[in-house]
Amino acid sequence: MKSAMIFRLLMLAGGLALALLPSFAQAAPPVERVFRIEASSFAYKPGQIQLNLGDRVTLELVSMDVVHGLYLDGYDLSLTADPGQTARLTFVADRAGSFRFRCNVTCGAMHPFMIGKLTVGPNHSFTLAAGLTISAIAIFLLIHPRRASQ
Ligand SMILES: [Cu+2]
Repeated sequence: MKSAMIFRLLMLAGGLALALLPSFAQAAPPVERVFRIEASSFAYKPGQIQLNLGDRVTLELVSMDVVHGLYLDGYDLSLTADPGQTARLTFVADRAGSFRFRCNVTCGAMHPFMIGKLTVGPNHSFTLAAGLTISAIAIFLLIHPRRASQ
């Protein structure tokens, strides 16, 4: 009985630590980053970009075939690359979250599906969710010790 109680308390502490740890972790210092994105009908390569808040980012859009564009939601930035050319844009990632970027030049049949994703800031949502779930289970077991031990 006593060891079961200790186990539950440990589970609660562990769950809370997991949930709260990322917010105490030091954020990565801002850096200068260059991303080369190859645009071809009808996809971006890479289709996902991950960066940290405060990073100074240069996007290089390279068109591999026809004219392609890139419009970044949330930041309201756009680029257009002519065939075989590279278009550049530099900005500071001062807004955290996930933002879609999409082609804003009608380039063919599948043009509306030419979409990528830019994520700003480290993703802590998974550890937060896992930690809170473990904590919730531990709290439930602490409140209802009899039901749990039957
Ligand atoms: Cu397009």
